[in-house]
Amino acid sequence: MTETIIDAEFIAEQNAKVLEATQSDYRALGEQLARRGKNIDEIKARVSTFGVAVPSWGVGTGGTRFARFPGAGEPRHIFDKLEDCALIHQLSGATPSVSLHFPWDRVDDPIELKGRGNALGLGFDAVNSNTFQDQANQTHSYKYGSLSHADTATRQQAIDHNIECISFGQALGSKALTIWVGDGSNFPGQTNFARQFERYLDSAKKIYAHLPPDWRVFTEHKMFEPAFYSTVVQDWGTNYLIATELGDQAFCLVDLGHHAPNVNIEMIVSRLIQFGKLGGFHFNDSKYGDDDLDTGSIDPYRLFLVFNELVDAEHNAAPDFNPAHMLDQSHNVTDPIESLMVSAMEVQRAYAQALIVNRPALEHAQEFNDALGATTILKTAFRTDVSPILAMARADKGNSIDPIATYRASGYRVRVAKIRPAIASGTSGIV
Ligand SMILES: [Mn+2]
Repeated sequence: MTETIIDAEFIAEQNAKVLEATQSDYRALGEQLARRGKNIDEIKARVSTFGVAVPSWGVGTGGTRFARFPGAGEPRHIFDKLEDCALIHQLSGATPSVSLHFPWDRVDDPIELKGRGNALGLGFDAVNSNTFQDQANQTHSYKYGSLSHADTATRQQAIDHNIECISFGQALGSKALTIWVGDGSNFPGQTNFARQFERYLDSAKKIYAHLPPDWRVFTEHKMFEPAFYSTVVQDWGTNYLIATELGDQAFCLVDLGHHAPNVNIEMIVSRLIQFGKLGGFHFNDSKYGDDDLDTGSIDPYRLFLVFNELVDAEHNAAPDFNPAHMLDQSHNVTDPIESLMVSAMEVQRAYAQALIVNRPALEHAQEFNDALGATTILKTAFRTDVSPILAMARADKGNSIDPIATYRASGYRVRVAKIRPAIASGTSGIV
């Protein structure tokens, strides 16, 4: 039986206060959707099983290059992090798995870690390698790169780390490795673009050779930072080349924040789906660059348009379509548990909105060049408040109708603050 972080009775009591009103809203929305040819129960069923992974580093307070302002009761280690993640899932019902990051989450006994996670009702999503910073007692420095470093021994160290991550992941029951590197250059002329990329591909192929047959590898592109002139895996085109060079188990990961402002991310998603190379997502939001703001907090319409492409692919049974969904954001001024719950619900919201798009009407409008009609169909779905669907999906499963209110009423943060001493700094994780 799953160990719960908050007493299920407490959640039930909180839900009882708002259940009737939520059911009433759900019925009203159901009537509205029925007039539009949509069955609300079917949408609820699909939302109910839709999950997004929580990154282990997300439950700690994040920071910037300038400072980090710790919060109370921050997790001290991966076992504390798992408890926070379990609470997020218990209340939201939207985050059934955790994505670990090595070496931040390294433990002597991964089997024990798997057991603890599973006892808390959590699975393990993709494992993430880290060759963008140096660890204590590391032989070779990543100051000038890792998988694409000019030095053979440094490259091998980075390759070995990724292979070790696969081993950890196998012990945990993960089925994917995500690779993001900070490799690049800060000055024109500092590196030879082609030779550096050749070295990256050569290293990536050596990692790929160790991939178990039922695993996938996701490579993640990022336009800039920490390198500010050029980045080896800069854009989705480079990422697609990598996935193609590596083979059938290699896919591209799209982090929403890793693009220039105004880039049409939903079209990138469509291209990767069309050519069978969409691996998954790191959800977050941004205003200026890789801001790592909460998912859906700045541009919820873009999030919806991304999900519109995903639902379109489901609708058309696109080949090799099985994207992984993960949050990847930095919580600098909020309680990370609250941010992660809201963000997971925003992802579900975008999915639900995309499910109610009138696709036959959209295709008809596209066929007959009705630009205004087509865009109105999307806007109609986006403007629909699907909150009652999400809330009832949670209520049905014993999760919280109002996760934030229940969390605040539970006193969890105050309770853990007493047993988790404040830490001055930590792994904020801006990747
Ligand atoms: Mn990311």
